[in-house]
Amino acid sequence: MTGRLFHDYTFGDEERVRLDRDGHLMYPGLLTDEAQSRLIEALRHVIAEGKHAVKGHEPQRFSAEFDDYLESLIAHPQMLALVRAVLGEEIRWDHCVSLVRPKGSPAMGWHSHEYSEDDASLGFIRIFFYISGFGADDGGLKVIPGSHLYRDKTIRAKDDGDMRAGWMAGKTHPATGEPLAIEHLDAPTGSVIIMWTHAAHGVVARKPDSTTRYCVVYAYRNPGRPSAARWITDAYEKKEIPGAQALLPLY
Ligand SMILES: O=C(O)CCC(=O)C(=O)O
Ligand SMILES: [Fe+2]
Repeated sequence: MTGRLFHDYTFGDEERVRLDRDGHLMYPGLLTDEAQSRLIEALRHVIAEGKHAVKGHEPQRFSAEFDDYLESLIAHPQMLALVRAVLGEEIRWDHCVSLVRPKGSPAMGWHSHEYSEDDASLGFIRIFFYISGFGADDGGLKVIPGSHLYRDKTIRAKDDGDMRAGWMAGKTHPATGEPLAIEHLDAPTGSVIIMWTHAAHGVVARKPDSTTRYCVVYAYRNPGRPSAARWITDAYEKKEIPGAQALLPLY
């Protein structure tokens, strides 16, 4: 039996407003100690599996298919309660990807992800488990509050300078009217960050003298459109996973 995943938390009106205004919502230290140690063990296992990876079915990209604990979280009651609080009853699981960054890992440029650009009533969220946390200048996630409201899947920039001079230039937050601004987040150990998939985000380099940053992301969406990031193999879609059957089909 998989144990408790999260400590107690609230997703009420205030959190909903923050998520919809900013495009992301952080719960610092939400993962239980047990979940944190099991996640790190699982991610090390996925890395070991990656040593004999087959192209097109890489353990890193299909992480839940390679580790029982990661699989058990797809339909964990606390996971589903959080996802349904955000997206409503009708949900599908989309992917589970390992985002482990050893010390010295390079930065990841600014980008956004796609889903249902033509119908904003269909949501898509990523739930990042930042098990080892991160510093704003050490493997940290950076965001642009309000960028998700453009629902633009094509946002790209190599660094903050390019972002300010490019996609961001002259744009304001559609809800507040304020100029868009870059924010470098800081996350303590065990933090969970929920993000609307269209939000602009990037990752700063992990320092050469730092530690490994352990992170895994689970993605869920309202059904209704195809999903480019739906990394579930045909065989896995047919697998009997307790509680997860209804979450696996595309529609
Ligand atoms: O590694 C991270 O913190 C975020 C990676 C990312 O951009 C993603 O999974 O979409
Ligand atoms: Fe991303």
